Amino acid sequence: MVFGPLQRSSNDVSARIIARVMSIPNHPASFADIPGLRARALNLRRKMMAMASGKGEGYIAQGLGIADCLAAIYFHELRYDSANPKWADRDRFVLSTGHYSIAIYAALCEAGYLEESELPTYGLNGSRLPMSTFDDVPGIEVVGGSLGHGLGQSVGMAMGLKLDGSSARIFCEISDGELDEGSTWEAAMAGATFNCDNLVALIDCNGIQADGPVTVKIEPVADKFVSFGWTTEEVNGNDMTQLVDALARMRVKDSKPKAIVMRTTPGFGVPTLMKRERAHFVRVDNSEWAALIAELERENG
Ligand SMILES: Cc1ncc(C[n+]2csc(CCOP(=O)(O)OP(=O)(O)O)c2C)c(N)n1
Ligand SMILES: [Mg+2]
Repeated sequence: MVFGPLQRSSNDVSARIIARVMSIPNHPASFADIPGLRARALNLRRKMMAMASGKGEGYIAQGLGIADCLAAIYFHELRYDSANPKWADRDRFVLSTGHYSIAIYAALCEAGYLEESELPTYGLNGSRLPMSTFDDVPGIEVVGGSLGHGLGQSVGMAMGLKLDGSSARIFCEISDGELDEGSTWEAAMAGATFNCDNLVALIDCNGIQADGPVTVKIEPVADKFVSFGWTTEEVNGNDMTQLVDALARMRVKDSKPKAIVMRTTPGFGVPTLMKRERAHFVRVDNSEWAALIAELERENG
């Protein structure tokens, strides 16, 4: 980070304190830099394509689908300090859907938690960055491979932070597949019972569940959360303005937990991947990657 004139007096304690404060993103932001956030989302997609490239198959489509949400969260809404991942007053981003890991690794790298040089190890034996999240990576709050636990964990964190008198908030991503889990609805009831207005669920309704459409009748998702006592909005999860506007309305303290139902498109940003069937664990020949990366740049660059 560049601190300009402050750097000249690096031994000066007050300068160092100011520099430290400056390294903490001033979130939630009051001004929405939509073009800047879209550029962040493109960077996340670039990083994900680079991570998945040459691996034959992987969870790339979900990552591309949720990139706009993660850009809005990490570069507009979330309060954190990447130099101090365990900062007690940080907002928590909980990625419940562990196989979306490619997306959070990209975001953590863009936010300064991870070095770019580590990203190519994604999914390789012995890597710190497996295809489903472990919590030994700085910035990852929970282990996410077993689906359906993130919302309950987030309710617990939200209650704990309230008891501690902290103003920190929890943002919990869950998938539409996780709406099939009874534990998710137990958490929804608990969150409302315990007035967790410091919790925002980000529900990624990408329409797929493994290699087919969502099978159990989960709609209408937004109405269900409303009936469970949550302040709820539904947005196009690939529309930055809609995401940022909804997040702004979720800052209200009204004793109710919050939910944003995001309709996303798997593979968003790369038309060939958006059209591909069986998008859950997408098969991509090694010979295809260069063309797909070129497509991402052509469509968004
Ligand atoms: C508790 C649990 N049950 C089953 C699985 C196996 N599983 C892995 S991914 C997946 C699909 C879940 O759908 P969704 O989370 O919407 O994922 P998407 O297909 O959109 O990536 C399932 C059932 C699991 N990881 N955890
Ligand atoms: Mg899904």
